[in-house]
Amino acid sequence: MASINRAPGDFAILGGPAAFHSPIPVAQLYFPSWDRYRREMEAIFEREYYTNHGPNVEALEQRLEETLHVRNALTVTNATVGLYLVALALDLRGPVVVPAWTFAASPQAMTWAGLDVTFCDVDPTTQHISPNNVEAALELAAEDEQPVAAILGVNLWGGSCDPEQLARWVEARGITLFFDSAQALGCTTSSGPIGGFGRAEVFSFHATKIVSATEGGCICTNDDALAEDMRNMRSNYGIRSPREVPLIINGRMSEAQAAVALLSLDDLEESRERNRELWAHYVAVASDVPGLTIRKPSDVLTSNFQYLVCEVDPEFGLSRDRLLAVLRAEGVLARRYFHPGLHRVPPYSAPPHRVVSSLPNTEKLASRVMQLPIGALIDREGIDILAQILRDAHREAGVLARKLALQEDQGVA
Ligand code: T4K
Repeated sequence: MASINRAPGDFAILGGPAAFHSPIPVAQLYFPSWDRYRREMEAIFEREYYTNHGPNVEALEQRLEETLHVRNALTVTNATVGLYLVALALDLRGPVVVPAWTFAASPQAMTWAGLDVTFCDVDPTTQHISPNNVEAALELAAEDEQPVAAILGVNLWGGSCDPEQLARWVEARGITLFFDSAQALGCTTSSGPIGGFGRAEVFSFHATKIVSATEGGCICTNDDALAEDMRNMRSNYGIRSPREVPLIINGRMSEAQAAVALLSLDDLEESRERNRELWAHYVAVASDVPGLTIRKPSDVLTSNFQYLVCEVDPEFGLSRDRLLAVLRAEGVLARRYFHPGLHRVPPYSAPPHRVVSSLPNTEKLASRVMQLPIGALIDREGIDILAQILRDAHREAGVLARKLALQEDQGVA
């Protein structure tokens, strides 16, 4: 249990008892009731059909098309494979501009598709790209005489880029636009649900996401010909009309994955509402902690609130990384997505990948942003305890910083 107004020695990192006995991760971790789960697995068992575009996968694709108002939804093994398939099917010739502020899978999928990546910065407040950020990458490509082929917009934290503004901007320049919307299922912008923008959008159904297939993902597109190419590339199963494609991979989703995703979709509204309430509770009890800013999902009318994103600035008194260590010792498995910026990580820190001259916003975000638990494994009471830890850590920041520096010098922390 939390002690009120901890003294420095009460913090778990300095020898006190942990506030949470079971560590709380940053993840949605959707688990349907055992009865519902068992019924779905029994049905698969009785059908004796595990994979290769079975009835669950068919039903899931149809549900996604209806829910997201998109002509084609193609389920895939995971979002990384989905992004790879889109990049290959678009037949791009030239570098792809990717924000450096994203999960490693975004550029990795481009690399698997044989494409060079040029990293650009993001807006410091929304944490998303805008034409301003992309412009610098285009100038760099012009210097190299290698025109940019595409822009991969990344929608983070249950928020979004402005997809229509980007679409207008790329149209005038003959550049392809597609989206990594791995974190954006169930979000809506003023122009409609995320899923139908650009040439294609890719969602993740990883266990940490609001709609979970345990592992999984889906590609959405309103371009029927592109969809058919990708169905052919995904596998020999689930093809509607055979086509000649550059390469085939096993990117299928299994029946068990689709069964969990269907249950998770049934509960999407409830999960979203729970996240929204938890998010509002964080704002109510923690937004007055000096030096800690809780970020709202940007540019969406409806968010899935699947991440609780905050920034720790110098006023807090402890660096973000020391605060993370304090929290982890208390059993709060807070994360620092994304650290460091991808432009600093091999193979992206060297040619042929390029980086616009400087990425000040990505650098700043990479040193300040922290995710706190939200989703099935935390409740309001847990958030109250966590807010108290944050308040105590801020109050005792001077002493904590000195003691942690000592531990770091001794190689303990
Ligand atoms: N693009 C973007 C913008 C993305 O954010 C992602 C994935 C992708 C593309 C690629 O999507 P996929 O190919 O994965 O479909 C996690 C997720 O694995 C990853 O899906 C997600 N983004 C990324 C932001 O976070 P990790 O390696 O940091 O998560 P992991 O597995 O350590 O889990 C987080 C916490 O949850 C840990 O404390 C452990 C806990 N956990 C996790 C799982 C899976 C559990 O307690 N139980 C579990 O079953 O990447």
